[in-house]
Amino acid sequence: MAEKIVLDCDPGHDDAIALLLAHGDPGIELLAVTTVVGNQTLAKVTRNALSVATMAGITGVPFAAGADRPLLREIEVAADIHGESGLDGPELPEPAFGVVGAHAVDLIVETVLAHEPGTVTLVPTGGLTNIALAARRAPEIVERVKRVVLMGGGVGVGNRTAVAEFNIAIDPEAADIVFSAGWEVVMVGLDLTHQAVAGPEVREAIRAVGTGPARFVDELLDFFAGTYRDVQGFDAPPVHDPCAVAHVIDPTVVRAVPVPLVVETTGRYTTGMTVADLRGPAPEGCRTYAARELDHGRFWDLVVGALTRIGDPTVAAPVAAPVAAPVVASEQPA
Ligand code: PIR
Ligand code: CA
Repeated sequence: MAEKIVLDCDPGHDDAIALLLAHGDPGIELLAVTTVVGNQTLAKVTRNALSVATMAGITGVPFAAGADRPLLREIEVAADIHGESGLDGPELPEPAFGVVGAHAVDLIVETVLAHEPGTVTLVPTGGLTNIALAARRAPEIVERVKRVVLMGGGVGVGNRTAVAEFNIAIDPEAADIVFSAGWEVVMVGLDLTHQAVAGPEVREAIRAVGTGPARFVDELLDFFAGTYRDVQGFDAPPVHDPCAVAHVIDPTVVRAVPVPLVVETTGRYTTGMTVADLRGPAPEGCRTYAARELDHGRFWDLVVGALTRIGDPTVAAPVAAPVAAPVVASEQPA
């Protein structure tokens, strides 16, 4: 049985690849896609999500836009890594459809409540603002969700600061709510995703698929490799977000262990850090997990397999009258 997921994302080069993996892998049933401010403004990441979906022929899945700012803090985007559009590099097709009318938080809640308890997994790959708001708006979803498998945080490694990862650092209060809510949380953090590098053989395997979506991913990785080289000094880019989807598909590809985890919100040097208690075995009933080990070969086989299955979809022409509203209500000042 395919795992039912809601993907909450901020595309974002690696978010786009996570979306393609979720769409193309038979182990996933994609119920909804929601967007949140993060790598770029809400308006930009929402347009990017719709554009990627159009390019890949993802139809029949509702898309909704969510929070346009963190709970308490100012907006911080990652233009240095993802560019001004949030998805610089490939040419982005005009979206063929729009978002549904509902707010992302409502779509998340409705989707969880519309399915049997314990069957829907939330997969956040951006800041945790929407997920925290959903847990506050409808606390009954906390017991009902199967688990939350998120890309964010890390054990002993940061990228926004020495110890804080971007998705946690941009909204640490939201992350605190999500990590402490009581549902099962699997943290797929930087110590895991830094193993998911797209080196020359991976790039070649993706190019060999030979389809439009595979070329699109190749162009995404060209840009991402460039900024990761210039800004972070990486030889090849780590492709974070699909690792969370891969854990849902096959937990032996992205292996996690139970570890008590909390989020620092008031540190002098450590705000946004995910604090892992590695002393001894996790206590009985521990509901937080950290992903530690990646099977690199089988991970990229999943991505290449998904692209192969997606093939060359007939790309829909943009609909004349948007189904619902235009992409997003307003652009936020950065
Ligand atoms: C990646 C991201 C943000 C900043 C940098 N430097 C690199 C985005 C990715 O989309 C991923 O979800 C997460 N945030 C990794 O920190
Ligand atoms: Ca992301």
